[in-house]
Amino acid sequence: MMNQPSRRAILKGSLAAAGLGVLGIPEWVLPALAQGEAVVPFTDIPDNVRWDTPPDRRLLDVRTIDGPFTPIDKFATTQHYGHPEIDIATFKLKVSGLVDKPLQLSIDDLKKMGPADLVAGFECSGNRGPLQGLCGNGRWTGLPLKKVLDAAGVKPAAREFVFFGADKGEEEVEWRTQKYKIDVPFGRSLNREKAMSPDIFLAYALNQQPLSKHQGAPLRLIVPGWYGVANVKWLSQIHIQEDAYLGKYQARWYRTVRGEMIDGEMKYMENAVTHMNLKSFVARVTKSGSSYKALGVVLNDGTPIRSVEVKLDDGPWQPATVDPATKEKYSWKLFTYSWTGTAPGEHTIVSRVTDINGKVQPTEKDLETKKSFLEQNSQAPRKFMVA
Ligand SMILES: Nc1nc2c(c(=O)[nH]1)N[C@H]1C(S)=C(S)[C@@H](COP(=O)(O)O)O[C@H]1N2
Ligand SMILES: [Mo]
Repeated sequence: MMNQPSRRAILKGSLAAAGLGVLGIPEWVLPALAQGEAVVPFTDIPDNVRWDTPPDRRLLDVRTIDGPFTPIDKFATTQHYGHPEIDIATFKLKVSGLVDKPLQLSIDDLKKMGPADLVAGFECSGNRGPLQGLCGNGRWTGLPLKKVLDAAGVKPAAREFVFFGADKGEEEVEWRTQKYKIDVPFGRSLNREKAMSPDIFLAYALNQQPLSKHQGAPLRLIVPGWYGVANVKWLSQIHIQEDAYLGKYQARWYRTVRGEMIDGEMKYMENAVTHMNLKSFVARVTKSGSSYKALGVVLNDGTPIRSVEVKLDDGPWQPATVDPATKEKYSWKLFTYSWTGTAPGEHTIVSRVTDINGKVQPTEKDLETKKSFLEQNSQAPRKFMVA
């Protein structure tokens, strides 16, 4: 099911030696469980899930979450053009365009300007139920982007900050009736206000380990509170310009089509994928005797949370408890909800989160006018089976 090595394999080995393997508990549940605790199976997980698609894609099995931080070898990963080859020894980050002083900085140069830490929840905008496997939570080490921008001296005319990865691919670019085949880099942009804000981060390590190739070694951008696509991996160049950047992954692929009622009229519009929308989901249900516990995840743009609630079948919404180890601004928040006594059979469990501004996680029905699948942050009912 998963082929992550190490801890799981070791635990499996030792527990099998102790005779627990015969209980028929799937191996992935073992690390996170207390003694006597067993996972209650979800009945909504397709049989053909590809958790790993070597060499460069992986989903997080959210049922295995066992702490605030996602281990580097379990962190979900994906990208569009595969992994580029980079010689880390000679690598230089280039800063060009509307600056007083263009820069070329090695990782050592950047390390001397840091280090700082940033805890940030991570979610690809394509993440959705029932698996919700394109997410994670990391402690990133690096430095604020602003330090680099200040060292370069941003000119007053600068409006658009373009972040290029070292990866590129051939694309057919269409303009009216013309088509051109050209090599384009992966690129994303931020406006001046966002790029210069103190939270935007350049990371060279994740959870105290140097970034792996998967995570964009040797350097990536982290825009905390924004969907995955903003977090440019293999960051090789920051180009600062006046005009809007309209690259494929900026202006075309990462947009959401939705209808909005404005003055009583439905207007269909497209928005760029930017900050993470308020979301929660149940990741796992476990059982110990007649006691049940649900563990879940909250992801959003860093706006503080007022409450998380859980509902079983047709019961009332009940308050869940947020793990204090996940209270940092941009961290994902883990929550638990416990109850006792559930009749045998299939049951439904769903969570909803409310932020301090009173914004409530939408229902699937609330998102009916959203036509494209990105930014699916609706309440996500899950089905589990009690034997
Ligand atoms: N250079 C580069 N950066 C990229 C991408 C890419 O294709 N190329 N994909 C983006 C998308 S869509 C996501 S969801 C995240 C995935 O980051 P991860 O592999 O660390 O999870 O990287 C983003 N950064
Ligand atoms: Mo993504």
